[in-house]
Amino acid sequence: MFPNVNKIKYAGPDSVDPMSYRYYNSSEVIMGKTMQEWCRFSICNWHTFRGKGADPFGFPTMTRVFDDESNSMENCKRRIDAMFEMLVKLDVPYYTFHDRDVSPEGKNLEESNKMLDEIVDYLEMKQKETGKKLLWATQNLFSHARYMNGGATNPDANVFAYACAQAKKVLEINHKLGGENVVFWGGREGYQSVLNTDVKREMDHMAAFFKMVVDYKAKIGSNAQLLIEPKPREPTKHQYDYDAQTVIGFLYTYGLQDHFKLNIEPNHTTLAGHDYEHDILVSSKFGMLGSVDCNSGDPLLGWDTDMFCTDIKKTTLVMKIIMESGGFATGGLNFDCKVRRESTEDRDLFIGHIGGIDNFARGLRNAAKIINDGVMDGMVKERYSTFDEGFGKTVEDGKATLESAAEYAASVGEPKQTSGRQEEYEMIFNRYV
Ligand SMILES: [Mn+2]
Repeated sequence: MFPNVNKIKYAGPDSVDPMSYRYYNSSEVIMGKTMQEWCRFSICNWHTFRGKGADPFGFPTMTRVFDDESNSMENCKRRIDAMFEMLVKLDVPYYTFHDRDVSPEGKNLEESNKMLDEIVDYLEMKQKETGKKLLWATQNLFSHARYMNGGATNPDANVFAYACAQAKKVLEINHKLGGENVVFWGGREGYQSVLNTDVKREMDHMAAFFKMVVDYKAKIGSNAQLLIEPKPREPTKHQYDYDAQTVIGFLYTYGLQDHFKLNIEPNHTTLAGHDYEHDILVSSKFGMLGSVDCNSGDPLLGWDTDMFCTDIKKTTLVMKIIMESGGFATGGLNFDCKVRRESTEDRDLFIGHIGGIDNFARGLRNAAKIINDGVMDGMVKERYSTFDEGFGKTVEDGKATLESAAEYAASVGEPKQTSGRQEEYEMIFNRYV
């Protein structure tokens, strides 16, 4: 499909060839793991092989050699051929897909499942042929008209059942393909108007859906990690999976915390009004970071633009958090990214991914230096040092009371002012990027 693209190779930081890696040297060991093991890159089927540049204001702008625009099985398989060719040429180990982007929607559930089975057999054959693996599969419960009021939170039990049927099938095919995770992004799990919505019942139904997922996963003997992907709004006004803290709270409320982790998409995190790395940090610190959809948004557009991340500071911060947590277990860095609708050449698809891979690889190298030097971590440790001994330690040990705190406060008097030194941290951080 891409006769003019050769295998992309590591050429070092002096390379000026855009079709080469300057920082990503997959087998190079950094802090005990290869760069491939730290990053576990993945390419998605939907944006890269189904995305044609359509946006809310305009029609597709792209034509692809691997896509004849039809809904035929041959066309699905040709797009899969293109995906595996790209995985091999970019030296990327994983891929991801939705049930309905990899295979067409039939005239009923039975026909859709039958076509999906044929495609899954084809994917299995391509995996064996190339050694590439499935990072995760997911179910599309938001594109079809039946899901206009949601999937697992739809007020109609018949639609809820249809959503369950799709989730059941995805658990099965993911298991068959050896997928390491299953993702749940609640595309339309939210509401537009409080006037027509019973919010508590909808969230109860969503929890019931997830409990069924947990039970069926155990029943079929799947070890895949279940992941929820937060997003605050768009397409619905109020999405229930607002951000990492909201989802973690939801999981604890319904007793699901041991069965799910999070798939964090930084573009969603910024839509929630947080910094790029915030949800990765929060989920990581609570042991809930499963995987990352490593895209970014445009602050001036303010919607889910799914761009490749070009900000080295951001990739450095993200890789530092991932490395400090010991790296991914089952997750990876999935390029849930699309080239701009004005970038219409096949070559742009490669350039987008090469740039994304290299920026995270450079972030990894920067983060390793920050961690090894230990300067900033030492400053942070010092900042909290009053909790290491005396009264502070009794707080962390759970032994302090309001009485002991009041007695201690009276004995030491007005606390001495301590600078947060943010500008110094920023100055030191910039030494590494
Ligand atoms: Mn995503």
